[in-house]
This record gives sequence, C-alpha cells and structure tokens, in this order.
Amino acid sequence: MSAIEQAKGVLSWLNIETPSWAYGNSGTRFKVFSQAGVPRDPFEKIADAAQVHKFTGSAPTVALHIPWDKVADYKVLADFAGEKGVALGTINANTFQDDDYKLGSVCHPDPAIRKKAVAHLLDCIEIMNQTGVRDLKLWFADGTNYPGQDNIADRQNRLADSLQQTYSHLAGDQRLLLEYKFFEPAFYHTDVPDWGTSFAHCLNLGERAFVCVDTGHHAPGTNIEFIVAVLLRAKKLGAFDFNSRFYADDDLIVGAADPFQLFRIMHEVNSNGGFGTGSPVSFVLDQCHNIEGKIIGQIRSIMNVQEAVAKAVLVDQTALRAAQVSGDVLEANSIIMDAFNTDVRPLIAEWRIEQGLNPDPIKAFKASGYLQQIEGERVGGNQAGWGA
Ligand code: RM4
Ligand code: MN
Repeated sequence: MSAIEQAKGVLSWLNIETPSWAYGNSGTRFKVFSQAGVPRDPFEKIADAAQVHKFTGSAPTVALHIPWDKVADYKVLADFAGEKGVALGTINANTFQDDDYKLGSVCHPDPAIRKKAVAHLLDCIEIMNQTGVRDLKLWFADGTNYPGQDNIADRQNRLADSLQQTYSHLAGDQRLLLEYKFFEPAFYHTDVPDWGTSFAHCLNLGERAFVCVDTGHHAPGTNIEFIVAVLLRAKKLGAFDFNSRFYADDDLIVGAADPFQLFRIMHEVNSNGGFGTGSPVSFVLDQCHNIEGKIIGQIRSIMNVQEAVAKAVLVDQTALRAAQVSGDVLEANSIIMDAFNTDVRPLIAEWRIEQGLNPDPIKAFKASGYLQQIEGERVGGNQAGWGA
C-alpha cells in the first residue's frame, strides 16, 4: 500500500470526539463574551456538534459534561443525537463546581464530602449504563494552595479509595480515564498532577483504567510525545484531550500554537500502534472558543488534527528504522522533517471528495446558512456557558 493510501486509510478510521462545552459560551475569569446563536441546552449543543460531523465526516460522537449537560432522560438525548447523525461520547464528571468542594472532592479530608463526590461518579456510570457510552473521564480539581494545608500522602490514599469504589462499578467494555493536570485551580500541589501519578493509580485499578493526556496540562517544555510513547508501550493511553497552549491551560485550537508538537505526538501514536483497529486511544477535543466562532472553531480543530495525522503516517518508517539502526542521526531526523514539511492539504481534500464530503469544510459550513438559522431561532432563554 502506498503511503498516500495508508494516510487515507487512517483518516477514514480516525474519529475525533467534540466536547459539548465547546459550543457554549466561555471566557476567562475576566470576561465571558456571549455569541449569537449559542445553544441553550444540551440538545442544541448536540445539534451544533452534528454540523461538525456533517462537514468533516470525522466527528461522530459528542462528549458530555455532567451536570452541565444534565437532562431528565439521557435515552431521549441519545435518541436525539442519533436523529442528528451523531452519538453520545465520553461522560465527563464534574466535582469542582460545588461549594462543598472547596478543599477537594475525592481527596477531601471529610469522608462525607468524598462520599458525595463518589456518588456523583456513580451517577455518571449510571448515565453510561443507560446510553451505552463506554468511557468515564475523571479530572479532579483537587489539590492544595499552601504548604501544610493537608497531608499529601493521605490525600493519595483517599484518591485511591475513591477511585477503587468507582472502578468497581464498571462492567462490560466500560473504561475509566484518569486525566492529570499540574496546576490550577490548586496552586501549590495537585492530587493528580502528572502522567506518572495517573499511571500508578490506573495500574493499581486494573485493565479498565487508562490515562488521559490533555495536551494543555503540562509544564512548558514537557516532552509530551515521550509520555505518549511510554503510555502506548504500556497499553495505558486511553484518550487524548486535544487543545493547544502558549502559556498555561489556554484551551486554544489544537495545532494552533505548535503544529510541530502535534505532529510529533501523532508520530509516536503512529509508531506505537495508536491508529487502527485494536487501538485503546480515543481522540477528543477539549477546547473553549472564547473569541472565535464555535462550530467553525471545532471544524478547524478537526482539520488540524487530520493534517498532523496525515503527516505522521507519511513518515517513511522503513527508511527511518534503517537510519536509526545504522546511527545515521541526520538522515533519521530528515525523514521526520520531510514528512512534517509535506503539504498534506491536497491529499486530505482528495480524501474528502472520495468520502462524498466537500473538500473545504469551513467554506461549505459557512455557505450552508446554519449559523444564520440558529442566530435567528435561538432568541431568548439562557445561553449555555461554562458551568451551565
Ligand atoms: C479541565 C479538564 C477537563 C475538562 C474541564 C472543562 O481543565 O481539562 O478535561 O473537562 O477542564
Ligand atoms: Mn481536559
């Protein structure tokens, strides 16, 4: 199979999940700017996500955040998604927006608060049971702001216990994804700060527990592709949360800040069995579009991921291996750079045409009139926002 056919094959296989919260209003702690036509409930978020799938052909599932996307009947929401041509995706638990969680949730010193947090995680599993969703994603805002505030090791014990209680309720193909983040909202220490901590807990939990790598959750200069290679080798990379950052957890469009880093990550995914049948990796966007259009921002994000993936698949693996074993340092590096410097946009446009898609998804979405339609229809009510 030619390299181009291989790239097209991976593009056809690749599904990229979009997050419901990307369609709502968002901002920084300084200001949330509202946009006309923004969804007012989970149904309207899903309708927008379906547009991203319609024009990219690659975003068939939508991640939910509970309770932001709380509805009376999740089967009704799942059926609605099906009618729109998409399905519900990862269930994201939220134990960070309740007054009770000031000192943490699953690591809180008070057992009653921990119990409340675990009960929420079990509610999330119940939603998975009702809808057939496979993945539960856990990101905890737990941590401390001041040295001495709490006992770090005790908090690890509480975390392990809370995770175990949750994990024991998983059945069938259900998975637990444990996401890490090195700071924020806690500023001194975070209870799951890095991949090592997440990995250690996942190993203890068992085969249904996987690490989630959010690309924005590392200290500047961290070699994320190394983490990806190590986790894939251990068969513990369960998911990506894609976004890009210049400084902290900026949640900007993936590939916008550092397309070369995204390519290097995809090269490790490709080299370590992360693409294709049997891969444990799910590819999810976790972004906020504070000042740019939301649906269009998601479409651009999918395109950026596809470009990085296509370039990674174009790396001549046979030549690379030969250069590596013969110690030809510069040849090995130039093989990588040749792939990165290839303009894959014509290849992807051709692939889109073969899929019956418009070769220019952004232009096609703009021309569809959907934005004008929702701006006209979605008048009144409360727009969804980060936290609503
Ligand atoms: C967190 C983390 C989670 C996401 C929330 C909205 O920083 O990245 O994955 O669900 O933000
Ligand atoms: Mn995330």
